[in-house]
Amino acid sequence: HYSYFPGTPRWPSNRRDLTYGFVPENQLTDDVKQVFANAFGKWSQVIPMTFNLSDDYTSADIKIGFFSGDHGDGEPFDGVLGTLAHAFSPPSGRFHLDSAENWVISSDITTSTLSSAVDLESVAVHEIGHLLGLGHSSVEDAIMYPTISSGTRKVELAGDDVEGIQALY
Ligand code: TQI
Ligand code: ZN
Ligand code: ZN
Repeated sequence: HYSYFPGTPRWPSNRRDLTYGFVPENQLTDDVKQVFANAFGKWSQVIPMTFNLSDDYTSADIKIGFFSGDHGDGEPFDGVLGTLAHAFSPPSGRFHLDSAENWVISSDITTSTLSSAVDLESVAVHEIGHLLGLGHSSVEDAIMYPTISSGTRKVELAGDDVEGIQALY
């Protein structure tokens, strides 16, 4: 079953059209940006919210960046595997990914020979759930389940994820 953060934080009802931006220093390629667009799309399909890319990082509601080690928020990244990414509860909008991971995009994960390969879209869909206010789920098929087997791609919302987010928005 789905869960929420303590106090059930959520984006306010007058904030249904959110923007997201990427840390300019990361200089992400279009295919990486597309992974995030796809991940936001999974959630916007089931709730009355939209997520649009802003080219102004400082004013974006959701700020996405890749960082390594200590990056100033008291939650340092730890190198390959371990913590992959973290996102803060609403209305923070901070979404950080560990640049030390062997991130893999699209369907490459199933052909990757790296045992440490991590599917970017799977992690992005999960972290956006946190950004929107979902905690972890006890349902193994759910995007918000707290673990994922290595070499796995899981990008489709389960019924449990949909119920949880629709009850929030
Ligand atoms: N990052 C953890 C996560 O996002 C951070 C975390 C731990 C957390 N406990 C929390 C966040 C409680 C909110 C509430 O869950 S992670 C997965 C999964 C991680 C793990 O790097 O361990 C995914 C990030 F589910 F695959 F294990 C994304 Cl998809
Ligand atoms: Zn961080
Ligand atoms: Zn999580």
